Amino acid sequence: MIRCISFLALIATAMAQSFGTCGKPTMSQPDISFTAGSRIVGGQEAAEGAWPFIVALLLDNGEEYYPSQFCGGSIIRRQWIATAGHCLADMENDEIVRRVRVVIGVNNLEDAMRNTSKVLRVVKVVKHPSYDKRTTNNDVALLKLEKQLNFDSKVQPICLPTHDAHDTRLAANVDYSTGRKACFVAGWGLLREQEQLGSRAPGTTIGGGSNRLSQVAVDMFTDRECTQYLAKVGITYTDKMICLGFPQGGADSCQGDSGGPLVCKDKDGHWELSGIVSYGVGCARANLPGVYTNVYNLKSFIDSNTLN
Ligand code: 4AZ
Repeated sequence: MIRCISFLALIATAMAQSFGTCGKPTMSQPDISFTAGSRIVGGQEAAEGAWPFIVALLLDNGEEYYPSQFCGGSIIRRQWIATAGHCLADMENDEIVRRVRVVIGVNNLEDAMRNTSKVLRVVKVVKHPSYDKRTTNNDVALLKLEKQLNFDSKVQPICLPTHDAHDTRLAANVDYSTGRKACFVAGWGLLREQEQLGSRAPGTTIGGGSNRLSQVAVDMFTDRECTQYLAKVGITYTDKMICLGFPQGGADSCQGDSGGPLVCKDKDGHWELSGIVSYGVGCARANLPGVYTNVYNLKSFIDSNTLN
């Protein structure tokens, strides 16, 4: 009897850690029917609690200076954040541990300055061994937090993808006019390509573009379309990338959104981390989709370094 109960407890724990508890915001969700506006680029401000898995990466600039937001990231496990490799490429791991802070559970970055329990330190950095700065291939890195997170309505993990990004059979949001899968990206980055990172109200603006979290819907292009669009600007598209946007432009991630989540919803109602904001030529230009790290094709790197 006792053995049976402990076996059931074990199964329950395993289930809670794998499925059902990731990618299901309880407060609010991004809504595909509601996207025109002016944030991220072409999007709108996110509802409170709609992105419980997003984090902001801040750089501690010393006591006299405000910290600055330089990238985003995603909670993938209780103690692990996934971000873009290029966000951390120019810093040694010991500098990252000393200076990078991870903000959890807020839409407005100013709330984190008032509540230090939302700001965590990093204890370990895992950079992808094959990240290529020149081509931006394998653009992923992992940050281990100082402590395990307590999940609540504003702090939740995102699911890692269970199938290829281009598989639309399980996708909830397929754009009826194009047949493309519609996904969402969010961040505190620039609201327009012409803006400069941290240029507004120097010393008081934490976010590069905005202190408030923005989101926008973008469509996923086929590998063939991505290869063609990006070849025209001299970019080599690989199987470690996916690309999203619209042929006419107008909606995109931008500088400062890097490292943050690109999420797609499945028919069973959970959101998956299909991509990580990686790079682009400008932001929201026509015929120039944003490039995202292909999380599904880097899942073995992520799993082998965070499941322990
Ligand atoms: C950047 O500089 C950047 N349009 C990130 C994403 C995109 C463009 C630039 C995608 O970090």
